[in-house]
Amino acid sequence: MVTIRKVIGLGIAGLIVLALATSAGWAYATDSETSSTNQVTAGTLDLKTNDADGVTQSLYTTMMKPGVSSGNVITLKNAGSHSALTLDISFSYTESDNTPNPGTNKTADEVAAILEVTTLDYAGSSILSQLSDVNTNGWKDLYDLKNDPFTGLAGLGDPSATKDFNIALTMRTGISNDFRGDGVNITMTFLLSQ
Ligand SMILES: [Ca+2]
Ligand SMILES: [Ca+2]
Ligand SMILES: [Ca+2]
Repeated sequence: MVTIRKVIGLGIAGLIVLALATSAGWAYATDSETSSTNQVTAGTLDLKTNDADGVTQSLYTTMMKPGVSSGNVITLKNAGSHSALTLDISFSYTESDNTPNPGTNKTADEVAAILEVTTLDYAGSSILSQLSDVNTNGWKDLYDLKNDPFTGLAGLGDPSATKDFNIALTMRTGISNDFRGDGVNITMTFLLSQ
């Protein structure tokens, strides 16, 4: 049996996470004892019927360092004319390094694995427990998000309905100096279906 789903909305949110600038050292980075969150910019993604090309929105650009979080709240809006029953959320990333890039050039997968997912809320509830530790490193990270996408979440209901998606990534502490200058450009894709 083949199940055919009608895609009624597609939204793409991009964010850039860069590793520590090359001019600063880990000593500076690890001086802060408590994690702080970088700038948070709220955005609304309008997911429209038959918007095959998707809606693209850049959320924020931030410099990461060990122990520091970057968070963002994305408001998902059903801007179409149909109710949307399910929502799929998937992640991808590409390498996006600083120049110069000291030490070893870490791959995008290696960088993704040190970006721990510390907050993952949808419609007011955490969905972090639904994410598998795909690379079995002991924590939930961006690599896991890419390889274990969310499917079939409760959709947005009636047109004009909104729900918030809240994500925070925290760079792991105790990582190699080789990660300086390495980064990734992350794309989040939101797919509404009936
Ligand atoms: Ca790299
Ligand atoms: Ca993991
Ligand atoms: Ca490096």
